[in-house]
Amino acid sequence: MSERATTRRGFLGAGAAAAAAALGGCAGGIARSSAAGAEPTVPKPAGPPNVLFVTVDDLNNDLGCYGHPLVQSPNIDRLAEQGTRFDRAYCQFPVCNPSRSSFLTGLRPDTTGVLGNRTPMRSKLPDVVTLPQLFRQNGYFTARLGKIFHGGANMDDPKAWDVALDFKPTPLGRQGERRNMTGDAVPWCWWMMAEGDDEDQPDGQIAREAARLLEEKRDRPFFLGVGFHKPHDPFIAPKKYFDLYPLDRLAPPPEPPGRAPDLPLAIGSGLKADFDRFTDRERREFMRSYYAGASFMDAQFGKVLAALDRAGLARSTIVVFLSDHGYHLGWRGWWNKNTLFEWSCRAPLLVRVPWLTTPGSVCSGLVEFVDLYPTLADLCGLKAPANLAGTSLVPLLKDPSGKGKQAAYTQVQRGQAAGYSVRTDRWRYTEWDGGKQGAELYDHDADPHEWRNLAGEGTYAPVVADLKALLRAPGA
Ligand SMILES: [Ca+2]
Repeated sequence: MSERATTRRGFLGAGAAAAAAALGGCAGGIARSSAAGAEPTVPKPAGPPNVLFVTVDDLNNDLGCYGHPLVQSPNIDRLAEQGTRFDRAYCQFPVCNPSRSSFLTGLRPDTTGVLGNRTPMRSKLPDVVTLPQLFRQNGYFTARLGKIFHGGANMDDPKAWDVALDFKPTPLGRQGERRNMTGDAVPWCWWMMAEGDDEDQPDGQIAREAARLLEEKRDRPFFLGVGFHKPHDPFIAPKKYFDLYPLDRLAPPPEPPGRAPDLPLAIGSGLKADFDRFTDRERREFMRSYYAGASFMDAQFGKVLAALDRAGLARSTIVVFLSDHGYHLGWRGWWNKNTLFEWSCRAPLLVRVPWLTTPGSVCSGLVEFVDLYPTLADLCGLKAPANLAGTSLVPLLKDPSGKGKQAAYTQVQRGQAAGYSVRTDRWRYTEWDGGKQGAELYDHDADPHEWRNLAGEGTYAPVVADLKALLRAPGA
């Protein structure tokens, strides 16, 4: 554990931690762009750079490097200190399969046609060249450890990988104190303080295998996809990570009286009724087990970074770290994703390009996950398909104070009805079923937690008119 994390934990009293957790840590506190450290001094590698592409499942921005005072993420924080942290990065669809299918093809969800977890990407896009497939076609060794494309039968992209491995917990790792926080009403909603150690869990095995692959001597460049599963439910981690978060230090998010009620499709799931029955203790348990999973995953990520250093590959390897989408973790009484609120659409994104990024730099411009494909193609000199939806982030990696995108787009599906949301520097505007089932407008300058829906207020009609037009014109 790093000195910083230890200090932070030791420093926080129960009151300070509770207040900080109640503030949410990061959703509203967006730092301005900065270039904190020295200019990069590492020379660009003579040959093709390697790519370490780390995708985490359901991790929101409650991390040390994003300003959360309680969550212990020393390894992710270290990557932020060495590279560029994107403060306003948005997924295109806050559900696993649609989000991953989008950023791994560089296409928006309406183009991929993958709008749910049960649609195999290749059933919609048999001929598309996916991001890892592009690297494979260009002579890279490509490997997937864990979840990069959505998990399960027929969801992977066999064309993308030389090696693809999935992992299972050991018998010991399946044991431990456990509890379903909904009295079994919601089958996935349980935590377990697992017996055994990191490598009794799939994410620990992923880190071990990643280290082994990195240490193998290779005669060609690699694209290594490391897909950690935690903090996704069920909330399982070795017990020691639960011990980092005493229940009395955790405070569920506030619910201000008089805040805008949710529109009928905004949450769009019967689970809300089950969550509404949580006791205060269950809310704290949920937070503890989610954060335990985040810290467990962070420790595994640290092992991969250490292996990269040990193998002498850090200077020639691009590291991308992202989560497939955000997570409410109790905000608006919602303990899940799949909404068009900031908590669900925004997600962590960190990039380290040793010869390009300024250590410790922060980019507060808007970026989208569809930008990752053209960025990595650009950085590695590969010819990307012509029809990609995003734009390369290389200019922002060179100058993080540069202007981000005019808008970031996210969508969800509610049966046959769709919800679309556009985020600009100041506003979030959302329409349900083309506006027939309501619209939402939030002013992030004044209301970072999106409590007050301004869409129906006459004063804002001109703002709505502009955003309506923008919503219908997602460009590159
Ligand atoms: Ca996910």
